[in-house]
Amino acid sequence: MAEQTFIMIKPDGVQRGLIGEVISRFEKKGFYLKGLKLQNVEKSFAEQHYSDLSSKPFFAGLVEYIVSGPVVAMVWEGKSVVATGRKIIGATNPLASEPGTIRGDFAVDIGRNVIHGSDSVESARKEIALWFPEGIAEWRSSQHNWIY
Ligand code: RTP
Repeated sequence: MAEQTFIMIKPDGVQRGLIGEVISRFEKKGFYLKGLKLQNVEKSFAEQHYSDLSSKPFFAGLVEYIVSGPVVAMVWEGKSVVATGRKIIGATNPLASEPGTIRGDFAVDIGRNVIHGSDSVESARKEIALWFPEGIAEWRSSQHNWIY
C-alpha cells in the first residue's frame, strides 16, 4: 500500500476559512485525498490523540484548543507523504516556519498553528486508526492514471 499520513486542520484553520487552501496545497503537490470529515472531538479523544504530550506544560491548553470547534480530519496518500506533508506544513512554531509553508504563510502563534500532520509512518498508522475506525475510501486503480 502507498504511504499515508493523517492531517488535521485545527479549529483556528477551520474558523479562518483555510480548509480549501490546505486541501489545495496537498492536491496540487500530487497527493491523493483518501479520507475527509469535519467533526467536533471530545476532550478524552483529543487527550488520546496527543497522549505523547501529556506531561508537557501546554497539554491542557492544547486539548482545550482542539475541542474549541470543529476540525477537519484527513488521510492523504502518496510517495513520502509523511515527510513531505510535514514540509508543506512547516515548523511547529509559526515564527520559525518558512514562508511558502502553511504555518509560515498563515500563523504567528505556536498555540494556534492551523494544522497537524503525522510525524512518522508509525504515528500516521496509529492516528488514521484512531480517527477513521470506519475505514477510508478506495480509489479504483484506473483513476490514478492521469496524476502522479
Ligand atoms: P502537530 O502534532 O500539531 O503536527 O505539531 P508538531 O508535531 O509540529 O508539534 P508537537 O511538538 O507534537 O506539538 C503538538 C502541538 O502542541 C502545540 N504546542 N504548543 N510551547 C507551546 O505552547 C506548544 N508547543 C507545542 C502546537 O499546537 C503543536 O502543533
